[in-house]
Amino acid sequence: MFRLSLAVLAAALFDCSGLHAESEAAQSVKPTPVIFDTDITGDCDDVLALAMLHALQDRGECELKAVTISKVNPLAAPFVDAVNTFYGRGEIPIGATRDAQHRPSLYLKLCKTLDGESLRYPHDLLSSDDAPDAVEVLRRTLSESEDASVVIIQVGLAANLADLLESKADAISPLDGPTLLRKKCKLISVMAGCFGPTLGKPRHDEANVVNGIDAMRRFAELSPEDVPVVWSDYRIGIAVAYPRESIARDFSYVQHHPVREAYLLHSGPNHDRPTWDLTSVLFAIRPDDQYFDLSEPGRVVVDEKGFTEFHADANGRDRLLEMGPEQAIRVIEVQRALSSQPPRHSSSQ
Ligand SMILES: [Ca+2]
Repeated sequence: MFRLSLAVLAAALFDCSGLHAESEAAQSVKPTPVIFDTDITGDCDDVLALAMLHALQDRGECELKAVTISKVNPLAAPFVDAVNTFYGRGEIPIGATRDAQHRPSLYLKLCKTLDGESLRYPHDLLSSDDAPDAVEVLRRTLSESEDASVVIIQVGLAANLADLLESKADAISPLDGPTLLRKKCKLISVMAGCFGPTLGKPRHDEANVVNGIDAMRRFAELSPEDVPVVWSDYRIGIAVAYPRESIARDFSYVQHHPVREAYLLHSGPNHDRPTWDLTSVLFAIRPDDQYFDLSEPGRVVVDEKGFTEFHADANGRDRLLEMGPEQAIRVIEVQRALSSQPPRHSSSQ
């Protein structure tokens, strides 16, 4: 396994001195600008991951610039708006795809819950149909950001990133999608794919791929060679399942908590849910903290049936997260602490 910091990774890709880049990274206190691209509908790890980002922003480590949604459900954008509002950030731009898997949800209805005559989780976006298109939000957010600054965290289907990569110059930016991404983005942290045996099978067709195979293939094929893409393998999230006792204990600082309620509606109180999406957040915001190692460079290939393979290539754009048992101990604890951290500025306090 390779212990490789993002600074060194970026230095290698952008052909500058690794030592220089690493020392710059160590001195930097600037919050990382983040776009969170999520299929927040089916599973509840997206909700925990969004909570983590708010906690990391409260700690000055990141700034959530936009959330884009990669599955179709009319309550997905209102729910994200309600969570953002809960954490005191109801103004964050939210975009939604119109062209991806339609997905029912066990927990999105929380955003409509009434306590008396008031919404339990206030928000002002009432339907995903009222949100701008995700590609428009991605293009605007990238074009308004400093060069080589943005980290994109993609933890659902690749619908939005694939469509961004096929976007042309428009009123928002004179740059096409790949050029805009190359200019503004420094890392894409992805939860998708399975790159080895699991569940007693030699390989596994992971949901973020198999529910949108064409999109994940387009993303893997069109993503620029000089923007690193780091993939969190299905097996990583399985190995650091969220401890159920956290749901029972850690969120009681407020009477009603959208993260706890979403988890319980999805998984119930007696299940340790895998933390697939949380791992991509943790690496994206704290790439140099040794929670994970990175594989050698290579190339991810997505086949027509939705299986993923990793081919080693010294000049490759892609790397896989790797994690040993001792690292897993730290990852479980830090993900729990961040997911359940009380908001600094909450609408509900
Ligand atoms: Ca997800």
